[in-house]
Amino acid sequence: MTAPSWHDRLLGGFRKTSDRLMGNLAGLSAARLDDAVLDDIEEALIASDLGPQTAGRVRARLAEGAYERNLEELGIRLVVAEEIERVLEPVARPLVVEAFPRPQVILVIGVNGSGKTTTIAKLAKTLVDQDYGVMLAAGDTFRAAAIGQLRTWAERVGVPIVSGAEGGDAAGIVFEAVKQATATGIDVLIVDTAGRLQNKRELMDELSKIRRVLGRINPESPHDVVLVLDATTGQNALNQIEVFKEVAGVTGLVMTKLDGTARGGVLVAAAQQFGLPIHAIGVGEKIDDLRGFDANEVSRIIAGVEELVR
Ligand SMILES: Nc1nc2c(ncn2[C@@H]2O[C@H](COP(=O)(O)OP(=O)(O)O)[C@@H](O)[C@H]2O)c(=O)[nH]1
Ligand SMILES: [Mg+2]
Repeated sequence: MTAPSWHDRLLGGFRKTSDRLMGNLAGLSAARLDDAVLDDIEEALIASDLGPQTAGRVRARLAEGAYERNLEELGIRLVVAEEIERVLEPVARPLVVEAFPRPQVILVIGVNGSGKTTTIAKLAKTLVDQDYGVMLAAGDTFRAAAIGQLRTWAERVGVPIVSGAEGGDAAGIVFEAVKQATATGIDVLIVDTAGRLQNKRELMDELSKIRRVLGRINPESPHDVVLVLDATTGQNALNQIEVFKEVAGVTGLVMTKLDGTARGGVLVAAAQQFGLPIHAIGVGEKIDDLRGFDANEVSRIIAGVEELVR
């Protein structure tokens, strides 16, 4: 049995979103695009996590064209895809290594289990493949297992790691890592962090301490604050963006687990609401399962265009 292609996995990750849409769009034709049907479509879009604004725009466009153009199901889906792409296109922006002086410091934040450590490993691999010198810092000192997990990944990818003892001071480790990275000419330092969202105060203290330490070494640092979101949490992702923006500042997003029973449609709502760059998406647990975010492809998948033209 061959593993499913990542494109097929991506179809899976947006399935809940697109199924919902397709159920409501199935068999529609222009002749039946009356107010009631338009209401159904708008509702389906909202229920699919796309957010009210996008849903409203799709509705408006369909309403405007309904009696002039002879829209078939595929045509409707193409309109939906176009409107989604308009939202996603501006935020589809990869992480760029451009910091001078080096290293570029990427702080990776997010709730426990969202996929931070795995994403760091994947990102490190991607950057190493582009010939960048990468170092990891084990800033999640809360659990020994978390430190061990990052060490294992560092070994596998073949990059140096700075870590300390369980319960150690994360900011101290980060300070040490920047020192070593600077001394050894590292291009990118990726910092893992703990994600204890249940204790917002502590989380805020820890992240701001890390930020202070970094900022004292270089005011531009951290250059990137990447929030990792688990696609299976659906609408909750929006709350997480709010909270982490407040406690740590966020410069970009990575959404993981878009290979499972995900509710990937929330990416559209997130893009609409926050306009934060989406740097990449995770489509599996393996080291090569990080992909650039392709707005056109994802829009067509969500709108179910892919299924119809296959
Ligand atoms: N299916 C799938 N699983 C993932 C993905 N990214 C991470 N995981 C899994 O999610 C779990 C938590 O990941 P981890 O990186 O430890 O999360 P952290 O607590 O935020 O550091 C692990 O079992 C990972 O293998 C992904 O893109 N797809
Ligand atoms: Mg972790």
